[in-house]
Amino acid sequence: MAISIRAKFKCSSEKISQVPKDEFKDIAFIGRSNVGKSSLVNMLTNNNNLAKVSGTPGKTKLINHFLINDSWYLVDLPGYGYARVSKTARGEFSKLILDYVLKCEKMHFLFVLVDSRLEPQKIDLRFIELMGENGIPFGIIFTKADKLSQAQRNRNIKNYKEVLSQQWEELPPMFVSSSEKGLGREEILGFIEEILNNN
Ligand SMILES: Nc1nc2c(ncn2[C@@H]2O[C@H](COP(=O)(O)OP(=O)(O)OP(=O)(O)O)[C@@H](O)[C@H]2O)c(=O)[nH]1
Ligand SMILES: [Mg+2]
Repeated sequence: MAISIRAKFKCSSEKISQVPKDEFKDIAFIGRSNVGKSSLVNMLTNNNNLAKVSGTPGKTKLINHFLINDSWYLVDLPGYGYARVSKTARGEFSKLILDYVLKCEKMHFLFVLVDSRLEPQKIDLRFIELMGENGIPFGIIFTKADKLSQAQRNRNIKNYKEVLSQQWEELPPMFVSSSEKGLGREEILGFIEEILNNN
């Protein structure tokens, strides 16, 4: 049965001082520009008009909070890896993204989205490494699964696990999604419910 969700747009923030100051926890979505973050937010909430989606990378520029069931926030973040995004001395991740994922106390769990069609990308591996080093709780979602066969998908995920295993003893939770087909919705929402209930 489909998990029901009530979602409403709360606010867009251009710096972390503007994020909501209530007690609700944030579950956030990050990844390279165009990987499908906003599409996934819409798929999870069954509302294709909630977050703005575009074929052109760099669509989402602010931190967008959507209040779910009056009890937690689903957060759509700007992507990284897109040339026109302003950069910090640290390199490829914008100050807005780093401030939010590393410093914002509301941020409770982060899903890092990676394109299921691609070999592990350096920038994603660097981002994942940064999360690990800073003790940020995160999981990985392999997106756009409808664009490849199940066999190819499984091969790519196995390869991803092998690459991560070279660096990490323990692998993060992993999910597969297709926003086109609604794949992964129950698993991801079920997992979110668990982490919200457990801590
Ligand atoms: N086939 C397919 N296309 C997808 C899927 N998810 C996203 N897309 C397409 O990928 C493109 C980018 O999607 P967005 O959701 O805007 O990506 P984003 O990660 O939010 O991008 P930025 O906001 O620019 O960082 C759009 O053309 C979507 O229609 C999917 O699961 N399957
Ligand atoms: Mg977006």
